[in-house]
Amino acid sequence: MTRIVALSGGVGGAKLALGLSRVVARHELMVVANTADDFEHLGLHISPDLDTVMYTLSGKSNQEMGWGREGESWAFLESLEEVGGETWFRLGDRDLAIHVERTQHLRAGESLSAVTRHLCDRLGADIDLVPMTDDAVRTIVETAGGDLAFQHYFVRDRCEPEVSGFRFEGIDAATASPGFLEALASDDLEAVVVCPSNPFVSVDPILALAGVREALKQAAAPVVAVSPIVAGLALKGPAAKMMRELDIPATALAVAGHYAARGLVDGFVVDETDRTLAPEVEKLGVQVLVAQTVMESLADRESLAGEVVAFASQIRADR
Ligand code: FO1
Repeated sequence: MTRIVALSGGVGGAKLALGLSRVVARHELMVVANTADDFEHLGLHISPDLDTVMYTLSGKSNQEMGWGREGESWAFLESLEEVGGETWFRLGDRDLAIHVERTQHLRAGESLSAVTRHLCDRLGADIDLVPMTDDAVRTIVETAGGDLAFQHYFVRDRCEPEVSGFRFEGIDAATASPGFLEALASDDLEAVVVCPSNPFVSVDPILALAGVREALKQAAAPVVAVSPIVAGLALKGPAAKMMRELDIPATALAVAGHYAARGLVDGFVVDETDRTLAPEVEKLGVQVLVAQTVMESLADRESLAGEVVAFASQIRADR
């Protein structure tokens, strides 16, 4: 019985997902990860956000880098460099094994959902982690210099090109993965948590899938989003830079507006340093929780998760 559905991108989302996994029981949490960052590289299917959540929840993540595995070695990449291969996307030896295994299973006809379950089981990520879809959806970043595939923009070009928009190739033909829409429609659902992930390239692809917006609006449970912008800065990644380039103020208020304009959120969590924005967010018709959203320690992750769940239950009680 799923009580909480969390929508997540990579690093920030994985941190809150870990916190949530520690405040609710195993079978009560479903984490739905963005797969529009996925790509084919060196003949392998790479799913960065699924892997970041999976490594984080299995205690195997590289906390310094935010992506990849702890205790990583780089023999494969060094050898690839030696022979002049493509090394801009850094695949560590341990991480590489996961991409090889995933790709093998996909080529044998298994769905990404099934392979993700298999990998989580084997790695000890005790979590109901599902890709947003089993179909191919790919983020294209529109820039002054032309369109870029997401990982080319993000990793190869270090988020340097100025963005003018995004589109999600394949989104019209994609179906939400099994269980996702059913979980949103369940009477047992108590909260949908939009993790502090990039609204444009991590959360929007999930929201753009057929049926998801309608399911969120109809869900009995409140939708609560946590701001990925704190004091005008993104804690990780290019969200604030993207907002400036899109002529959107890089503030938690603008993120709230981004979700509220489409009637998608009932509650919004801002960091303590942004407490003065709370009245403005409330004017959007959204309830506000002020909390410490910067998650440095495990205790921070648990504490924010607990506060978010309590906030959702208070919104439910007020209805
Ligand atoms: N991010 C980087 O900034 N540089 C990399 O070389 C890199 C390699 C990489 C390999 C596997 C993987 O699962 C993720 C990886 N990431 C890397 C992160 C990835 O680009 C994510 O899409 C972003 O962190 C956005 O969520």
